[in-house]
Amino acid sequence: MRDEQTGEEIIIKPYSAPAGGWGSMRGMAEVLPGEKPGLSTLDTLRRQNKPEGFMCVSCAWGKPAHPHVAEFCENGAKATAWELTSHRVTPAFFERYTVSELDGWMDHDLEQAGRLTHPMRYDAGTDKYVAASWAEAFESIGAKLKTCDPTKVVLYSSGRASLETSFMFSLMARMWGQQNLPDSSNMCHETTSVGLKNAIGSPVATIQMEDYDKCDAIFAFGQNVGTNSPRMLHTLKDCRDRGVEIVTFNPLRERGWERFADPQSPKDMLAGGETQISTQYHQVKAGGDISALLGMCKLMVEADDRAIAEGLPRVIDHHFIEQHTVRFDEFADFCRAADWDEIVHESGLSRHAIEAAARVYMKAERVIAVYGMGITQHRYGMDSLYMLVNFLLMRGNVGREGAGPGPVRGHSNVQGQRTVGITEKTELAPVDRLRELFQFEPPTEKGWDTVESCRAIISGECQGFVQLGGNFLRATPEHAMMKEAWAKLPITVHISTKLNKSHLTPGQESWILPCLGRSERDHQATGDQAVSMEDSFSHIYGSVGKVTPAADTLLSEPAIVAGLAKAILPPNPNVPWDEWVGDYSLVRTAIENCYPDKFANFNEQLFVPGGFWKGNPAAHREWLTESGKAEFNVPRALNSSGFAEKEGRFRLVTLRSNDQFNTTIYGYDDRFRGIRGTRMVVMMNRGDMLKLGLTDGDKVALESDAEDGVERVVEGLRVVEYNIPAGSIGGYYPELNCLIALEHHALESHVPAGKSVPVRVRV
Ligand SMILES: Nc1nc2c(c(=O)[nH]1)N[C@H]1C(S)=C(S)[C@@H](COP(=O)(O)OP(=O)(O)OC[C@H]3O[C@@H](n4cnc5c(=O)[nH]c(N)nc54)[C@H](O)[C@@H]3O)O[C@H]1N2
Ligand SMILES: Nc1nc2c(c(=O)[nH]1)N[C@H]1C(S)=C(S)[C@@H](COP(=O)(O)OP(=O)(O)OC[C@H]3O[C@@H](n4cnc5c(=O)[nH]c(N)nc54)[C@H](O)[C@@H]3O)O[C@H]1N2
Ligand SMILES: [Mo]
Repeated sequence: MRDEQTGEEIIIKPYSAPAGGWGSMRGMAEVLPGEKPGLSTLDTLRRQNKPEGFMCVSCAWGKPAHPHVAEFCENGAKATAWELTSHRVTPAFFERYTVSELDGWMDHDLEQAGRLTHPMRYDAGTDKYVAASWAEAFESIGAKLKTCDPTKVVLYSSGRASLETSFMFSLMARMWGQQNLPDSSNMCHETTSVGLKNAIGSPVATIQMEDYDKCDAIFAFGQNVGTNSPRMLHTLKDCRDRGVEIVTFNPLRERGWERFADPQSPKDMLAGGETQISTQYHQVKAGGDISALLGMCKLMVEADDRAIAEGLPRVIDHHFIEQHTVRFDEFADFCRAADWDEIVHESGLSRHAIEAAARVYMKAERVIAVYGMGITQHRYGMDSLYMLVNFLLMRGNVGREGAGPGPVRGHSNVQGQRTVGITEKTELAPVDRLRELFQFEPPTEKGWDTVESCRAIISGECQGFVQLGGNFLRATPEHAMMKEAWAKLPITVHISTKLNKSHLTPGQESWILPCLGRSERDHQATGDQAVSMEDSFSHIYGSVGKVTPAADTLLSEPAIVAGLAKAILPPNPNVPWDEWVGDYSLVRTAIENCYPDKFANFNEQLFVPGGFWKGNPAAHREWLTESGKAEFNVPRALNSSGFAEKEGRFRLVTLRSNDQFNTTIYGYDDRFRGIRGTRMVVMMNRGDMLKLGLTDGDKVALESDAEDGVERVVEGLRVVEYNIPAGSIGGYYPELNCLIALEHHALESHVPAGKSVPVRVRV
């Protein structure tokens, strides 16, 4: 059986090997040769994630102070090879194909065509992109943007651009009088940024890498370590070697949370050794975490009530709760009143399973709670997150060594972008410092986040879209409406390394501005430059690219941002864009001046092994919340999906394969899940298939079952029988983004709720 679109043979066969191991070598071996990498790729891999080296463009997992010989994973290697490909998308390429033709290509084929080399302008007459000079590009974009109302233009960032570039980009926006600065984070961990801030006063993880050396249990929710942060597997293996219990909650049995063979261990590689990662694995239904956590909290409250009655040692950390938290009594009453039948139904877990998990928690002294998109991308994602915090607070597992919430962030600098001003929220911008340092009046009107930007694009209010990396049109929900409206945007500008779908629905005026990748040498007036980023542990590192750039026509991201800034803003002697481009250390000095607490001695500390820590008040129990304490919160729903169950309705979980980085598709092999050759699948429980009369390989369509009545359909999906709870089905993002209603998002954080989308299966 072949996939009609990819032409690849479809092989559905359970994969029995552990994560890592020889499989990861084969995974690299399949993607790397296609990119024809040179020796420079190998040299870059050798320097990857090492002090004074180059920081991987893949995930945001920490870079240890004492790295392994090879401190990269299968997917990090793919990301590097993808950037350092020897293929090029030159003006001659664009002469060969019309934009409409290219728009019919698969995501994989577009990016695999190679690195963009020249600034390109869309010509509607020929329906082609044509080359232009950088001077023409800046002049034309500047002239057009100056005709727009700045408060109606979106300046989007995908979380890869450096701290230096991101700072300049956000400064440009504010000097222009706006802060429509959505970030990929708005589709990702914004639930963390809003929820953790409300609950413990810190929007980020309170733990650092070394806390994993001190914890004695890990609870993991909705994150796919084997694919999305594979280097973390080494940390988990070390934990397991110390006897740490790992309890995982996930609708799917993700291989990384099951078993790992360390590719750096001769014993594992040659003698077939492996480590069992999770000591318990609980297949919650989609959105079931609130109830799974509630069940565990209920057991603890009741055990504690009994301990008090019987004069035994307390189960909860009541000293911590009294001194450091508010609203515990209300939460405890809620737990006492909770009904087991509901908990079991809404979580999809048996009471017995929840009891087993709770026992591990009650026995452990220090617990880390790891989580990802399975928590944040739900309508009631905030309530899931609050439950996770409640769970940790009950035994004082926040703000001490070896314990705390550990969100695993996505893009390599997504957290850092927020730190240096990429935010639509005035209260998160250093308004006074900006005014004082750069002598302008920063805007105070809240800007648009991702969902608000999409609304403005669909309604026609948006007048222009500039994207600093990323693939906004492909990554966002409500794809059909977005695509139609996108074409009407007066101007679209893309700062990109590779061709993607967003480029191929040009606005009335459209530009592609090609930039250097992080692995490439960035030579400026004062010499070769370094850039910096912040990882999931709030550690900040310098990164130095050494490879000869893909083309000598490329500009660096800071240079492009400066070019745009000069084209749209009147000169301001306090913001020397050209000098900054000549010497990025001056940008770091400006960052330090804006954020003196977080970036003290920024330039001096740039290459500290393991990065320097920007600090976190909640990590030492200073709670910057409204109440001045850590806050318990009673959840508003028992399941985070945000819609009722009904006959024929499924909860669709949109997933990443092991062969993709977001909308970048490296290949068609989702090795761990045993799905090869196609991405057009629906993973379905056997019982659900029987009910619908389906067998493996049957073709179905998915239809939106949102209550807004809008028709959204994806056809031509193959059914794959899969170990997933009844009522939940899985499929791949971004192919299924057409099915997500724009208004189906996490309530407060506005993260599109891609982990529980209401759909029907049309046979
Ligand atoms: N190689 C690679 N690395 C990446 C990325 C990539 O695409 N490829 N993307 C990067 C980015 S931007 C991000 S944000 C991260 C994303 O990394 P993850 O946070 O791992 O995100 P997903 O791949 O979307 O997978 C979410 C996991 O949650 C589970 N899940 C779904 N619904 C629920 C639920 O209701 N409850 C629970 N408990 N689990 C659920 C899914 O089965 C899946 O295992 O990875 C980053 N790293
Ligand atoms: N249904 C569903 N939708 C989702 C998700 C989901 O789980 N389910 N996940 C969401 C999440 S967590 C995220 S983070 C978003 C991702 O959304 P984005 O961050 O917007 O998308 P990416 O696919 O990471 O962007 C890929 C493009 O970035 C450009 N690029 C790569 N490297 C560089 C560089 O160094 N510089 C510049 N300037 N450009 C570069 C390339 O042109 C490439 O085509 O998608 C979200 N959408
Ligand atoms: Mo993300």
